[in-house]
Amino acid sequence: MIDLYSWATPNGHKAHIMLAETDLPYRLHRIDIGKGDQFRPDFVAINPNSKIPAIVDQEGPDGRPITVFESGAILVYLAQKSGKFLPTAPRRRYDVLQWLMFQVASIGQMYGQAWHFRSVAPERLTYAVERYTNEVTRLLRVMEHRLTDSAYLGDSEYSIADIAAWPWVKGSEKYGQDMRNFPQVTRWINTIAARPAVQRGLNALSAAA
Ligand SMILES: N[C@@H](CCC(=O)N[C@@H](CS)C(=O)NCC(=O)O)C(=O)O
Repeated sequence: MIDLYSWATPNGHKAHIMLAETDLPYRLHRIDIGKGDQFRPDFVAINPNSKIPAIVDQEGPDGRPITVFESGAILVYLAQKSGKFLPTAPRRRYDVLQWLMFQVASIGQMYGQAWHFRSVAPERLTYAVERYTNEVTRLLRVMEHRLTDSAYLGDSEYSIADIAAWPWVKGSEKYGQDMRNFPQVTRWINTIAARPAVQRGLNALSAAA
């Protein structure tokens, strides 16, 4: 059994969607980051960085409990455990892993900062708003180019690279983007949204209420 510690945010949805897609049995523990649950000592013992998502798999690879934090590491762990969404052929595997790292290192950071400076910052800092909004536009151009040649981001088939990127990219309008400029990204967003497990994953926290 896997214990998932999470909340309804793009990073949390990566884990919800992966667990829905793989049908691995899990228990959901709410970490309300608005109320500061991420700083509770019992959660910090699981993720010293105080961020969701995190998992504890009671049956780790050696049969003993294992803790994994960082959404990218969680996706790789669950892919290996389930044998799904991470190809074993080396060339395809590294394609998926590089696009997974592109999400974790670039999409998460730039979308996160764009959201902060557009919607949360107590004063409007034009330089910061423009910098991060322009970075999101640049990343969408990179994805548009990739998705012109490939059905999915990491591989010709759906993979953990898509599961990582989709929860952020699906809401790009909220980050000041005109999606008419990105028809391939829009095609990809809609294809993934149509997967029943993706919708189950998005609703995981409300369904567990
Ligand atoms: N690099 C981390 C980022 C996780 C992250 O930023 N989680 C946010 C929610 S989307 C969080 O827990 N924020 C709480 C806080 O910053 O106090 C990952 O990919 O797992």
